[in-house]
Amino acid sequence: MSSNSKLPYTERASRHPNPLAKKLFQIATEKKSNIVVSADVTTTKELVDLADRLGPYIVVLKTHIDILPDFSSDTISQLTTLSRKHNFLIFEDRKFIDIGSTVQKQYHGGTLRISEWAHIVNCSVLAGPGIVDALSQTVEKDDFPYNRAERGLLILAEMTSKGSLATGEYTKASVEIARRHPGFVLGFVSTRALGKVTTTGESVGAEDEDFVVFTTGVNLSSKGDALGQQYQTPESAIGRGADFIIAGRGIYAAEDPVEAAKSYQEAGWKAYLARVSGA
Ligand code: 5BU
Repeated sequence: MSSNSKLPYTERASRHPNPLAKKLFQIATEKKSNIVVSADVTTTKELVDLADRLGPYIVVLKTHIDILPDFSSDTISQLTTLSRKHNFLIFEDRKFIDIGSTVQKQYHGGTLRISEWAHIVNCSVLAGPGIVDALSQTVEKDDFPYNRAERGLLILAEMTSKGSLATGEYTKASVEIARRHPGFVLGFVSTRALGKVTTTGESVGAEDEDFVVFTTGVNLSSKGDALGQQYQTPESAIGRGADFIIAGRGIYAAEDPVEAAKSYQEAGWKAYLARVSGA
């Protein structure tokens, strides 16, 4: 686990150099939540309804906007309004993975207009460091029309699916590339803390390095699905260094998604408190 994992979110918020990471930790503290809901429903109405009902309990709403056949400007405006109403950030799990020039067009403009409404996006570094340069340059351009302090990137350093090839040298390279972009890269989607001093012995980063870790594949009642997904509990994910835990079907497919969100919130917060108290 990284040495930062033991620090309370308030402390990480106050010393973090990245404004969006600061905001994440502030929202988490205010709401006593480290929950990200993966809202993988397939109509705008269901997505908006879920965002409104679960908004009070979550820090981030994670979307796969390209699974909505009825996506339109209305989807964007309703999500943006709810993000302000309930104080959560929006993470589009787009997993950019192409040459820099292409991802710039996929991120900024295009059909989905991701840079307009997604505070957080993610990418794989399979194609090398240029993808991160490309996305960060888009945001840093003088004519970028949105608030660049509210735009950030997570590098997909590991995946939860069975047989994932995002391991070893790939994961190490993810950490090295992240270090080159402290203003834009928030951290990782990974199954454990990465960077600084870790139990797996990656190189030691700068003194103030504090990558934020998002962990997917969290479920309180299932071990996996028939298509290779592998689950762990909130307690286990947070014990391995997750700062924010991402749950999809465990919440939105539950009989009562609001009650489920509250259970995940409680379990996630309890595990976080145990971690920072050293228990
Ligand atoms: P689930 O219903 O909790 O299994 O949904 C998991 C979500 O997280 C889903 O949107 C996936 O696309 C996403 N995901 C994942 O499951 N595993 C990964 O390694 C990454 C993303 Br990266």
